[in-house]
Amino acid sequence: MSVVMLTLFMLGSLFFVVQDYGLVVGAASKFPAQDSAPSDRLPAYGRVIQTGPKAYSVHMIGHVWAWAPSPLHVPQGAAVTFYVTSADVLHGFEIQGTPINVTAVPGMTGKVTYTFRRPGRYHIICNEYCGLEHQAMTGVIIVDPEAPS
Ligand SMILES: [Cu+2]
Repeated sequence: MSVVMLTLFMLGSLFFVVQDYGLVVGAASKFPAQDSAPSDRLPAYGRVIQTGPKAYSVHMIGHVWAWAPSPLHVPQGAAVTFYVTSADVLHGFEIQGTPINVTAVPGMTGKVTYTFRRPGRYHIICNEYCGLEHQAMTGVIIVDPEAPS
């Protein structure tokens, strides 16, 4: 009897894991098709998305020990919204020369918007100790100069 109960418990637990993480079992899937519009469920990590005339967004993910995407390009004068999360442990998303400082928490998404008024290279660092190679956890944002009009 207890073996049956244990088996049922394990199957039930597996069901909730599958539900929570959206794992695909068989043909059933609650994920949208790959060519559908981006959603919060499936953030477009790895690219800068234009969301308005001078507005952009990018999903940043920290993991031991790098920021992705990097390097990334944005135009001068653009308001860039960063959605920041972590794949593993706590990291600190800081862009030097700006007031941006967001803790990257696994399973949560922080949001911050900043307008890059000056062109140049902005360095991303991790300001939350995250392990052996913490000091090497860097990235680069390149703000491309506005074309003269
Ligand atoms: Cu770190």
